[in-house]
Amino acid sequence: MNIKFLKVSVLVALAFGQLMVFGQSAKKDNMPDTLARNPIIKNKFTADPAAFVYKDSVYLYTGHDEPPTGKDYYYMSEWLCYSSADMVNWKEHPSPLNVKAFKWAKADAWASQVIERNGKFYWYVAVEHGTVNGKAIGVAVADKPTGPFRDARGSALITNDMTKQTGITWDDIDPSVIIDDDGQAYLFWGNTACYYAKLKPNMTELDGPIKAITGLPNFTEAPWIHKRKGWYYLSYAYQFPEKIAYAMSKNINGPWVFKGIINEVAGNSNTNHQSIIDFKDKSYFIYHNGALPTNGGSYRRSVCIDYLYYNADGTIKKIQMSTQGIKPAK
Ligand code: FUB
Repeated sequence: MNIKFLKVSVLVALAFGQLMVFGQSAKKDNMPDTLARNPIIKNKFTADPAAFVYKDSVYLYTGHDEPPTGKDYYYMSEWLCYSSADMVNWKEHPSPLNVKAFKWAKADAWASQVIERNGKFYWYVAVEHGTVNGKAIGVAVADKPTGPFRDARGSALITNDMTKQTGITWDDIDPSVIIDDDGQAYLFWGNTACYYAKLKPNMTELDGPIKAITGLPNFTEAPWIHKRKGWYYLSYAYQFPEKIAYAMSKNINGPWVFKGIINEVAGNSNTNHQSIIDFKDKSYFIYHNGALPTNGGSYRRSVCIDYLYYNADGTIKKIQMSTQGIKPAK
């Protein structure tokens, strides 16, 4: 056989083989971008999502993980804000709140939640207090969901010395807020112990005693309170590394009945931190994982969204975490 012909034949065969391999891998792995929507924000590390629906849009508030290279802890000093009309295409707004807005606080823009009342937007946040040892909860207010937000009180709403259920200094974190159908607002929060209290109509003062909730096995943190079809749902981070579990009640004051785990440990992150909303006839589970290439992890987290489905009796089906994420809401 002619050596030159042999060489050419081998090269052609190799090239053809490569083409076949690329062809197959294109079919199997190269899903269109639209089918790999999680994490939803890819240019920043985002954590502790809290979403709410206002008019025809969803507003999503997150913490911002910014640890220096080589450091593994929660380096967080500002919160971020995104909005979307379909929950797939997100617009980032300038950061509307920084821990510096709270003169009495010294660090740690941890988990938060925003709610609207009478055209004002109240943002409950966990931070490290400057003078009362431990974490604290503050509240900021704005005229628009995108801010700018300002400290609504000039002092913390909750400080570590107001809660005695645990001996730790970080039990006053992860606020979640709800306004019930009768207009009464409640704040839930906690780590290790789960607390709740009524809020006055001005949304910036407590309206009664702080109570500790029982019947939440392996409660770690991240309570999220929501109501649907006459049921109250209290979901929360369970154990550590965290899964998400939930309890249900017909009364916001309990008793709460534990219903089980709805989300497993979220890829590559110790924490999971859920937000649950309905939008345009579907229900959504918003959480974070540590899956963003190449250095995502427990302190470099990323917000994801998957569908949440209820059973006919109101219980919640287990969440199917996915990289595909959701389709645009219509
Ligand atoms: O982001 C700081 C803390 O990690 C939050 O407050 C917790 O819920 C956990 O996600």
